Amino acid sequence: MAHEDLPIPIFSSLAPVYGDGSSLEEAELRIKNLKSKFAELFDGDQPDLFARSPGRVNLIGEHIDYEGYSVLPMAIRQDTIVGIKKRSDSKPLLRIGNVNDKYSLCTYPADPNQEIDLKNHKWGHYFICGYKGFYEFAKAKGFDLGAPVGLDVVVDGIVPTGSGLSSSAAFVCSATIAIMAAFDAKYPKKEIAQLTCECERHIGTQSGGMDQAISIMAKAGFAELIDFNPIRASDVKLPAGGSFVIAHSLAESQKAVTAATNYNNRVVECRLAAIVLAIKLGMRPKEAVSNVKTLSDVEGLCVTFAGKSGSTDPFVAVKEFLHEEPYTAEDIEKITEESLTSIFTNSASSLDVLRAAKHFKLFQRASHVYSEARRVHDFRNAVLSNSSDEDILKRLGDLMNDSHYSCSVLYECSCPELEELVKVCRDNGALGARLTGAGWGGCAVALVKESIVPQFILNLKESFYQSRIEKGIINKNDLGLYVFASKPSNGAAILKL
Ligand code: NG1
Repeated sequence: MAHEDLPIPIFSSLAPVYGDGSSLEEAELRIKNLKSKFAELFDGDQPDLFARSPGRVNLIGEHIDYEGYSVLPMAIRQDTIVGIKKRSDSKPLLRIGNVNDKYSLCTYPADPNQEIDLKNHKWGHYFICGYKGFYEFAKAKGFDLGAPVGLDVVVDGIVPTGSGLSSSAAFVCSATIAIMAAFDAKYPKKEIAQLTCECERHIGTQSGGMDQAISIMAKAGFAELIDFNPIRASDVKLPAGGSFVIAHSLAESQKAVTAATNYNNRVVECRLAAIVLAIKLGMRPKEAVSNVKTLSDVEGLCVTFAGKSGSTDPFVAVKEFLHEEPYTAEDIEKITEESLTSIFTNSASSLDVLRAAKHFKLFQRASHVYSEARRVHDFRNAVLSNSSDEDILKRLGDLMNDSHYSCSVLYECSCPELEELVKVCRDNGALGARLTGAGWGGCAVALVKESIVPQFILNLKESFYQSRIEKGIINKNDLGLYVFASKPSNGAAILKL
């Protein structure tokens, strides 16, 4: 059976997930702490079960998952663990605690139809994403959950937040899986990957499915090429001799809070670019507005156009039909023959984008998406090629550098701290370095020859972090949390310990 058709594995010990070294010791300690926090918050009770789901680092393919294009991430060791217990009260509540006292207990009614208060962001909202999403999924499947029951939950997350390593997806996925396991609902991983992606949209970001897909479907030792519609994961064995180092820029990326000007803005710009391209390439405006959702929807038309000049590159159409000058709403409305607010009338978060936007950079966004989609395949093909490991690593590094340039200049999702960090990585011998995840802060990932990793990390500490330690931005003893080498790790699991 294909990997994605299997259910989430259930283990009765920690070793199959965490191995037998220091990671196992750390996991044992975390479970112990989680249990004692559970008892402290919930009258001495213990969780019925645990679910864990990892964060990820995206190696290449940034901001293209929501456009329907394949991406190439790997799961990291850092994960979120959720301990859960069903209750049987007359007035059921969802009580969500955290081992970290920074996150105070959140209490919600056990009502799957409740609205999430997006204007008042609370950490517990991510659990409610999973809760709402699971009830919607169960309803669609005809799975009878009976009357809502109370749930007591304690969360322990060690994926750094706001870092582009998808702490949010690790939380949403572990929460959803814990709830499903509490109700004994077993479904194939590919369905859970799709479900958890839809869950996370309840937080107000129009996310693609990359983070949830890799968190659910990852395998130790492999990066994965993730395809969408339908979701599929293909193993990618990275060449020997290279290592990925993840380094935090120390600028926090607050994706949910800045959605209207950053993340969702780009989703809206891509949709507008796709609609304009479709119309310029001969589709009737009405048809384009109702049928074209993403740039991958119009790729075929663009490629046909490019074919006239002997090319297969959709960028040929972008160059011909979109201009570099930013578009105003009026410029676009002349082409669509419909107001932008009416095009996005069913999406409150897109209307927020329209309210906040001064103009729309359609040329730049489409150029990034089509070129980044191609780089993902070039990366995969390089890995599969017969070249020497050394040549492959060099090619992968070049592709990562090109990806960063595109993210920074065309997609404008970098920030000064990330620019500095990426430069420091390259100056210290990285074969390639780029921002990873949504950007606007968070982490960079650098491909480094395995033999120089310890020295590389030392150099980064010296050239990037030392001045920040002196300014008191971070504590010297926490450096290991901000810069580390990472190996492709395991995906989600249920733990019945
Ligand atoms: P981060 O912010 O790194 O979790 C986000 C999206 C991804 C993808 C990347 C950009 C969520 C949960 N994740 O990742 O789907 O679009 O940005 O490539 O919103």
